[in-house]
Amino acid sequence: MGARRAAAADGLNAAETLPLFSGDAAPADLGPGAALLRGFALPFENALAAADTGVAASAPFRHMLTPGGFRMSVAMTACGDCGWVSSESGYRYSAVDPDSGRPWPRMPEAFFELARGAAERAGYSAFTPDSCLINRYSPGARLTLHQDRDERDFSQPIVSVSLGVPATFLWGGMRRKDRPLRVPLVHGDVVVFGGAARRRYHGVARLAAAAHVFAGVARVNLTFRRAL
Ligand code: MD3
Ligand code: FE
Repeated sequence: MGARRAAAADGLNAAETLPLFSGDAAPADLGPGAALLRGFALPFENALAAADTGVAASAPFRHMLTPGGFRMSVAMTACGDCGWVSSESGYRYSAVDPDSGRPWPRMPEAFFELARGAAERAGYSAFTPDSCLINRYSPGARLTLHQDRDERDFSQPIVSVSLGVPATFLWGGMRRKDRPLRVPLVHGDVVVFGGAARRRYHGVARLAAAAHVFAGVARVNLTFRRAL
């Protein structure tokens, strides 16, 4: 931690001082309702890699369009009973993959167990996600500040799993203009967002060029939700 503090004093940003091991990372305080479980997904990584490949084989990653007509830099797919879809006609959860006309792949058992276990650890005892969105960030991809408010029941948390290349999570406030905290997330980190954290603005800074054995040059993020 000494190196981190010295680097901060030198004015370097957090991404340049990422620790080698996630357990060594700064103990970010995300405030009420959010729990950061460093490395919680590591015991699942082989199962996650296989499940990820399986989902992407039936529902390939794609760059969706925003209602404004912009192509998203993050590539997305989903599994479970529904997936989040966006096009020039708007965004919503859909039981059908618009690219194939078929239902989304079912949620792999390892995904479900990981999400349920993480929610439990954070104090949510009966989390039953019906959707897992999978976001893939290539170098240069980012997600601008937004709120997640397309889900029906805001008492259910969202569980986020970071895999592959490290990224800087932007943790904002209740208003878009609130200056976000920058939180480094590395392979295996899991964050549970519920309660007061559920409606906060958040995003992901532009991904730096880097490589990781898990996913090559990409970052993959799984978010588990109760959408319907
Ligand atoms: C806080 N994904 O898919 S995960 C998203 O890393 C999304 O791909 C980011 O934001 C990613 O909508 C961030 C962390 C996250 C996810 C959902 C949240 C944080 C959240 C919902 C409410 C509050
Ligand atoms: Fe989000």
